[in-house]
Amino acid sequence: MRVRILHHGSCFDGASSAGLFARFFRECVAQGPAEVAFTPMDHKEAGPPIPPDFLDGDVNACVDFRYTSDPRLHWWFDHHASTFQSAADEAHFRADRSGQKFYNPSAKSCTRFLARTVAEKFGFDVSSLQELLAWAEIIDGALFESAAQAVELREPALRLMTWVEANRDRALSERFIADLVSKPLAEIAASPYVAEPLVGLLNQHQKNVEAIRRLARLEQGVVFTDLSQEPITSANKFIVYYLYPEARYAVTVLSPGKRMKVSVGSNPWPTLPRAHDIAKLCERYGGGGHPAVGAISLAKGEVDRARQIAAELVAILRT
Ligand SMILES: [Mn+2]
Repeated sequence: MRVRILHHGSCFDGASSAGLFARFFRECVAQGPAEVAFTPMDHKEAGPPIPPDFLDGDVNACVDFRYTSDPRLHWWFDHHASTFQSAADEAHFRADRSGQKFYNPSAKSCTRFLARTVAEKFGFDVSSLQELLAWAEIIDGALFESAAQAVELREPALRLMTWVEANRDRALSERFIADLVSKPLAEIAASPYVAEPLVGLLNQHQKNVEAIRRLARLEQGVVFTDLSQEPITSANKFIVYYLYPEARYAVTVLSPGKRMKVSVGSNPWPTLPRAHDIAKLCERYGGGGHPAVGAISLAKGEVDRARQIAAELVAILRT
């Protein structure tokens, strides 16, 4: 029997959920040997979230990623608020009576939601997976104990998070998924296939910290950082609060690859609580997000427009 598992790609929670589902399926569902194959998925702006030819197994599962009403989807677990692309898809899920599709938008991680669900409903033994479940919850729920923990990346789990977010090698991704549900996290972080590329990744991360230290400006509780002229395509979003613990909000202009981005966030460890809905602020400029964090995407050349929007947001957030 061939089992296809689609999972959120380049994501610690997505990889953990995929590994967990594979183990659950082998231990609690499969009658004979199961050949498992994985497909990492990316959020796209248009088109079907799951191309129909991706559902090519005898059994198809999708974890930590969007719903599809395609009848060849047999198992599904997700927690994303934006999981349904249409009201029809949501109605299709609500009417499902398979007992194999599960959704909880208040779950912090898909990993722990999946683990608890299959433990309760199918008797899957999760006792050996407690370390993984706890870290998936911290990482996907941004429940870090401090900005220092989120930026210094000392714990093995946070190094694995950094590695998986950068990895684009499918074979290594599958090895990582299998390791997550069979080895202690420290042992995986010490494996050469993770440890060697991590040296370069942590170096770049340190350069990002230095660039942000040089360019970030804090005024009236808002940190503004213009990274549009820096060779930085992505940066850990907690660096600004690590450098400026007293900040309440952060507005950053970034030039990731083929576009410009204005990202807006609020300090998860605030001295003064958040008083703005950031998703609503971003929507005014064609962006979106969550109440605590959001972003606006612009075309590559729109540096001036990005700076103008950032300046307006900084002015609003200071009040
Ligand atoms: Mn997730």
